Order: sequence, then structure tokens, then C-alpha cells
Amino acid sequence: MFDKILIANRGEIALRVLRACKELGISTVAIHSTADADAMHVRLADESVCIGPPPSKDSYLNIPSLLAACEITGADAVHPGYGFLSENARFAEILADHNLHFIGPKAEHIRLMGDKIEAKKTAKRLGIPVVPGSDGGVGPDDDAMAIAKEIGFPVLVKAAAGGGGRGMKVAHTADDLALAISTAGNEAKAAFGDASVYLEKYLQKPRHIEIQVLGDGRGGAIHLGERDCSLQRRHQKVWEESPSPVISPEARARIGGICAKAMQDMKYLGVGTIEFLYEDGEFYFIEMNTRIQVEHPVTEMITGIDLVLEQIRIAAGGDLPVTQDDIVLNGHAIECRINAENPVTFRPSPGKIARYHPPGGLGIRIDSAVYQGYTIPPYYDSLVGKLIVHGKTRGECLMRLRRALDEMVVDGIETTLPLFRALVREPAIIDGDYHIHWLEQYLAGAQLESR
Ligand code: MV4
Repeated sequence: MFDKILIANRGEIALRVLRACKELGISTVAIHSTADADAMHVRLADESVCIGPPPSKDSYLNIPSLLAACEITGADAVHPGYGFLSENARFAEILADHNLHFIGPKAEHIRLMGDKIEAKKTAKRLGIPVVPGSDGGVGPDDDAMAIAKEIGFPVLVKAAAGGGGRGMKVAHTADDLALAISTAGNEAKAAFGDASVYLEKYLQKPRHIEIQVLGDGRGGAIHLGERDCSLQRRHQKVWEESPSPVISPEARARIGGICAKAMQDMKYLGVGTIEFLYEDGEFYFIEMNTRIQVEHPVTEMITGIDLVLEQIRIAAGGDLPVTQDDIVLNGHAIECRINAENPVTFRPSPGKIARYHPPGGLGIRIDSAVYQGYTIPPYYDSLVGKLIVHGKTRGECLMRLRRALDEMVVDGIETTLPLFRALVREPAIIDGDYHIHWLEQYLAGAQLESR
């Protein structure tokens, strides 16, 4: 096992990793920018190192500074959390070159899944169902129109280097195709320095369903069911739940089994998430994430498995904690991402938290690194904390969530709490009857009403 882990992150995930380290008896090193000197993860870690000024590129993304912090403190492993360097294959390699362990997948797998075209080819080869589309990139010499007509309109043009919805354009008819390809390519070139694009059948009202996987790097792998992350705004997840209201035990076992088998075949190491669009009873692979995700707690709540702790154990050469047959999904969990944002315009609202009262009681979990009197800096994401609620059934979970949201107080800044208090009373949410565009449509309607 590792002796000392450097946590290359901030906020709630830095605290989440720190908690797992404490339980494993591993010493912790926090790193922080000058803007985060008063942060909770810095106070609770055994040691801390200030690694630079507020901008992420000068601090949390500064690889030479991180290496120096490892050297000074004698850390033997680095946990990247999510975001920042968590899916940077080069960072994983550099750490290895310095005899430091990266707590994450093999660099080759991070790189493979970072290229959306390669990821899709790999998924298809491993037997994972994919969205019908061009097999690989569409170059200037290819007859894009012939490929598009073969797929059938509407067609979605996607950037190979994409993610987060950038470099994505819908061509509803043949007349839109040329413009969609050039716009998506230009956007991708500007955002990622890579103009390659590919084509997919455009799914109109799917759900976003993702499967949590865990691999030992030696051919052992299991799945931990799905999360339904369909409630998003501008590609930012807002609400995640598990199990999905629309996935049957049979569908779960089928797609989960396919994912676990694929991870066994590629000898995947650590935690991962295989993302699907789900429409009319069919799963279509879109991407794989090779990191711990923000929404991992909903899976922890229903499986009882500490994903961050297992991630660390596995990175140190440990075995999977359970076999597939041992996994029992217990009840229902919902996570609300509470952001420091105006609940209508979503404009960031950093500043000092004047009053803070987190909710409590049976089935309530808060993953947050804020405290009363803490000032949310303007430089990073606006997550105040995650409220995760567990219940025996989805109905009980919703009932508890309603109560917890009413109990929670975050004053001094604007937060998205009022949005969640409205959502838990919406018939479509109560019925689990929503898709990836539902929230934006709901918000557009709510804005009309307030005028
Ligand atoms: C799609 C799609 C419809 N059809 N692919 C958006 C981000 C990227 N990760 C994948 N995305 C989508 N891919 C096909 N073939 C619709 C989306 C999409 C979306 C997906 C998941 C969650 C929210 C979304 C919001 C808009 C579009």
C-alpha cells in the first residue's frame, strides 16, 4: 500500500479522497493555489504545499510544481480527483518516469478513450453497442453525403477530440450537411487543435445512462450498475440517480455484463464510466470516462462500495473488493449538484457563505468542502456541494430529498437550491419521465412564466 498520497485537486473531491486515505491509514499531502489557502482540504491534510497563483494552469495544472511537491513531501502516489489532470495520459506517464504512482487507469487507456473515434472503434471491437455512424473519421476525400445518407438523417457531426458538447452540429437534412461538417470542424480546431470529425445517427430524445466499472488491471472487472444523468444544462449534470427509473434488472444485467466483459478483455485498471445514450430500449455507446466522477456517490450509496477507497487499493495492486454475484443494489439514491449560481440565469455567484446549515438525518449525505464563513473563490467551478439522498425506494428517496432541501441553508451567495426545490415537486421528475433535453425545455418555460 502507499505511504503518502498527494491529492492533486481541490474542493469537495480533495476532501473525499482525503477521507479515503485516512481510513486506509495513508498520510496525505494537500496542494493548493494562493486562492485556496483557507480551504478545508488544506486544513485537514497532514501536510500542504502552496503550488502557485489562482489560475489553474499555474497551480492545479502545473506538472513541474506538482512533481516538486511530491519530491519535497516524499509522497509516493498522486490522486488526481476529477477534472484538472485526471484524464491527462502524459501526466500519468511523467509520474511513472519519476517513480510515482498515478491513482488511475493505465496511460494507454486514458489516451485511447480521450480520442472519441478510437474509443468508439475500441468499444465496437469489444462488443459494446455503438451509435450507427461513420466507422472512423470523415476526411475531405470521403463522400460524407453518401455516409450520411447510409446512416439516415438527422445526422450528428462530432469532433474526434470533443467532449462537453463542443464541436457538435446536427444536420437535419442533406442540405445542412456541408455546413455542419465545416462548422463542427472549425469549432474543434479552435477548441482542441484537431479538426477531425465523425458522423453519427442523431438520437432525438435519449436518456444519458452510464455504467460504473471497476477493473483490477489483470483481467478481472465488474460493473456496479448504472446512473441516470439525463438532467443536464449546457452539458453540465445537475441531478443524477441510481438506479435509472427506466432500466429493468434484465437490461441492467445485459449491458452491465457487456461492459464488465469489455473491461476484462482490455485489462482495464481502476474505476471507469461507460456512457450511453438510451432510446427505445436500446443502449448506444458514446464515450468512456477514465476517472472517478462527480456523481460516484449515488453508486456508493446503493452498492455500499467505497469507490475512492477501492480505486486507491487497486492502484496499489489490490484485488477487486467483491465478485459480480456479491453485488446487491440496495434502494435508490439521488444526487443534487448545488452550485453557487443564480438558479434562473446560472450566472456564477462566488462570495462569502454567511450562514451554512447542511441537512441531516437518515439517508442524507453531503459531500462538500465549504463551511460557514468560507469564501467561494471566482477562479474554479461553482460547486458548493453535493446533496446525496438514499431511500429504500425512489418514492422514499424523493420524500427525503424534499425534506432535506427544505432544511438546507446556504446564505450570502446565490445557489441552485431553489431550482431543486422546484424540481422535486415536478410531475415529470416524480414520475422519472425525462430525457437529456427535458431540463433545458423546462427552464425555457419557467423563464417565460416569470416574465
Ligand atoms: C449525441 C446526441 C444525440 N445523438 N449523439 C453531448 C455531449 C457528448 N458527450 C455527447 N452528446 C450527445 N451525443 C448522438 N448520436 C446527443 C448528445 C447530447 C447530450 C448527451 C448527453 C447528455 C446531454 C446531452 C445534451 C445535448 C446533446
